[in-house]
Amino acid sequence: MERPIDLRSDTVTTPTEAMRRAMAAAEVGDDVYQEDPTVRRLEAMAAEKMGKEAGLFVPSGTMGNAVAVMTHTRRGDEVILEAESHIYYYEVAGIAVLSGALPRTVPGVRGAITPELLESALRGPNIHYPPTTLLCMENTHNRAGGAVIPLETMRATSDLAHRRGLAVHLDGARIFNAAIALGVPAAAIAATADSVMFCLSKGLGAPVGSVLTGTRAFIERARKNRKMLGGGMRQAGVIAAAGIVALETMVDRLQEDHENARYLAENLAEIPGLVVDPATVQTNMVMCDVVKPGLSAEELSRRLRERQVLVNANGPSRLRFVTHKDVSRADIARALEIIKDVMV
Ligand code: TLP
Repeated sequence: MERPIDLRSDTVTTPTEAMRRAMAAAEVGDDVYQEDPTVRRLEAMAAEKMGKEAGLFVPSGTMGNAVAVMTHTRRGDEVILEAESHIYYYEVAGIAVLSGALPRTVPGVRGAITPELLESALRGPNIHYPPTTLLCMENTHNRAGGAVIPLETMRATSDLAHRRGLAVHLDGARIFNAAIALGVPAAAIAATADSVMFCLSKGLGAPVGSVLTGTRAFIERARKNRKMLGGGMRQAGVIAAAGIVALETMVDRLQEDHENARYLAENLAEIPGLVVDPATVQTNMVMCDVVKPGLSAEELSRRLRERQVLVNANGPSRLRFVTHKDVSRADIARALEIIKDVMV
């Protein structure tokens, strides 16, 4: 049977040979005692790339965000987030359950909370209101189709948040995609936030893991919260080793995923019954609306799966395609032929 062309997410990427070799050879220790040299190396590397003092290796992006919100807030605090942000939309209400925080959502402009939008959400002190202590940003923005938040917007919004006494956390799951699209170092984006979480296990191809970065004092408190959530890992150097290879070898090639996404978008736009605006494709995601009468995104996804093309529905009539290192330009060309065929 033919290998499926998996465009569901960049989370499906498999480790490279170099990662597997590094994992096999990794020097390890008990990381709860902070004695795993490979984890420590990864955390230092990650902190350095984000321009932060310290890093904390976590098993997933979800845990990294949960630990960050928990560390920045107290129970009953209000957190401002974009209405379709991953933390609000896809993290199983962890913000409410684990941090006891009140999420206040702001519909953004292609994923961005502008200073004007933040201003209108900030309520000021009043006996009836909860303390608002945290703003969360997301770059690239997943549900906005891998949209890149402009650096100027991030700076202006973050400055306003700081002036009003809020801390700023960045869900930078795909911060390197954003950095490449903006043509700036990831640290320039990270500089707009007090803490930044980024993922090793998406476009960078590592099998497991994310890193939360911030000041030394913040990371010390975050380490305790990670332990509380059960994220204190032992000989985690075995997986951290793949993360180091990911940071060393897999960042620059993300450009290729962006080019493939653009190629996919331009060609999907030519298929009757599908609507795509290639101009909105900035990184490795393509949002595609299914406008053929009687055909839902779910049903199209099912038909494509029968033909070995895997793609997720992202709404009743919307499909999300994600490009990554395990789909080549030739795979995408083949997927396009199959999609054309299925749409007839
Ligand atoms: N996103 C996944 C799904 O959860 C939707 C995907 O396929 O895109 N922040 C952002 C912006 C993310 O896109 C994701 C994963 C996470 C956090 C969570 O990371 P993990 O999956 O490692 O918990």
